[in-house]
Amino acid sequence: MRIDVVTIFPDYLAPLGLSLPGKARDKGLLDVAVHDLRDWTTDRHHTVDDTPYGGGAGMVMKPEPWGQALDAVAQGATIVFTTPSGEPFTQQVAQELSGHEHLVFACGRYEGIDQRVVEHAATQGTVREISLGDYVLNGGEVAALAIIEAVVRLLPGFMGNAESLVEESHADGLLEYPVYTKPSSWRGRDVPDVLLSGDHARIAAWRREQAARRTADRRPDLLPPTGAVTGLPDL
Ligand code: 6GU
Repeated sequence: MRIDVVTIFPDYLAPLGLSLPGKARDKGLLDVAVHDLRDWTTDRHHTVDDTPYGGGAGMVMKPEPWGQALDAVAQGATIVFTTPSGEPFTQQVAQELSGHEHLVFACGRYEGIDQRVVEHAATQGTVREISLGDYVLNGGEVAALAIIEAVVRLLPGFMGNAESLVEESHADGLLEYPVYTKPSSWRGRDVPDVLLSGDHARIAAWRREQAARRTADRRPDLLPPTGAVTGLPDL
């Protein structure tokens, strides 16, 4: 997979050289480049923003530098605009993106990017406008980092242990069950007996119930409608 990131804060993307994406690069699964949007400005002040037509607070990112940047790096790519007005980022979106050969992240700042840039990008590649969640960040850089991390770990050949991808939170639509490791007793708190029983069927049933309970408590929106036939344990 090839990933290009366009931003006015390239230093913000420094973690892409570390840890997980760094490992994917070392394995030859990933090729990443970070670009400074100001490299595609032509004025002396490297201007990337201007006041909004129609008035209102804040500044809007100008179309010209974005047009030049996307012409240079985004032909044929899947172009992700990180914006709080986008579709919510989910594990399913991560799965979809992980199947694409070339992703370009366009990180918006200020009040957003001139909408014509998004329309133009759709003539060059496939556009996704994606939000990390219902809160406001100062810019799309942190969102791009999060999306890249979620996508890269799904690349075939990246995870040593494919089972941990199957069992983790969201893979089956539920939150993950609680996990424990040694020692079996710590500060007066014991690991649930069932996990020490060696009875794999009982352990699996306990984990299913814990996952369903957690999901009901924390994320009832993820549960199927009551009455649906699901095979989930009763709570
Ligand atoms: Cl993708 N960008 C910004 N600026 N704020 C956000 C976001 C993205 N997702 C949630 N909040």
